[in-house]
Amino acid sequence: MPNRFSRRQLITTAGATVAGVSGLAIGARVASQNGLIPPGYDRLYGPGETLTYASQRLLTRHSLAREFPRSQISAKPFANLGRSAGKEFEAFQKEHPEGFANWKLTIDGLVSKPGSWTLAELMRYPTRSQITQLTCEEGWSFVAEWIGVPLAHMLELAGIQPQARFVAYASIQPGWSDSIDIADALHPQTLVTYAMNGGDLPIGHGGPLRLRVPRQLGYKSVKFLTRLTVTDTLKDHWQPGDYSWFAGI
Ligand SMILES: Nc1nc2c(c(=O)[nH]1)N[C@H]1C(S)=C(S)[C@@H](COP(=O)(O)O)O[C@H]1N2
Ligand SMILES: [Mo]
Repeated sequence: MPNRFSRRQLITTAGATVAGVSGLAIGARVASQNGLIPPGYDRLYGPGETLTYASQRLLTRHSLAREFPRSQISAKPFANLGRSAGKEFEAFQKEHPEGFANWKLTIDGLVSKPGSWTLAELMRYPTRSQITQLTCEEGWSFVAEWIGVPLAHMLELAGIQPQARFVAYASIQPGWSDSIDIADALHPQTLVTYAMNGGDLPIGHGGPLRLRVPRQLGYKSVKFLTRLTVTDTLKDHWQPGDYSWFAGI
């Protein structure tokens, strides 16, 4: 027998595949009616990704990323500097010989009080510290204590408007911008961090300022943060690349 599958088995398999696909399509419709569609669904996502996003959102809307005891903090956290900020930092240093004193975080978009905050100003707000794991999509991870102001606090201060659906964020590195939905933006563990393991946030780990999104993979925790833009669409803020937009863990 040349084939391992009989004709009948082939037909059954094909039928199951079709049923599976239309099941996904129905799931996507249900998700759409419940506000669980990831951005750009029509163009960028298929039913499979929509279901991943929708089921994660239903399960994790209120869940916390695991926090670890102090004894679990990694002794030698890996600073992934491979594609990091060399020339952008040199440019910043030329423009700002006085250093990070003039580093500013700008908040704009769908907010009633857009503005810019220096590091010293950010440090006066309520601080949250948490010990969580940063997991790279390449398979390595480390546990560190992250210290900063909750993103929710900054969005409140800036007067986030009710039609907000996403927060897009940018760094001094042109390729390193990203976005999260409001569920993650207002999540209590999402922090604008300026310190790590009790000291300043090292440049290798994104100092002086980094967005820490512990419920998603490491690449969503963008280093050298400069801008947050509140928006109701990602049309101008996100393009499909190597990484998927939603990276919930
Ligand atoms: N600005 C910027 N942010 C970034 C990156 C980067 O190269 N530039 N790398 C991302 C990736 S892929 C990972 S896994 C983590 C690594 O964080 P670490 O350097 O603190 O280990 O940062 C993320 N944020
Ligand atoms: Mo990564």
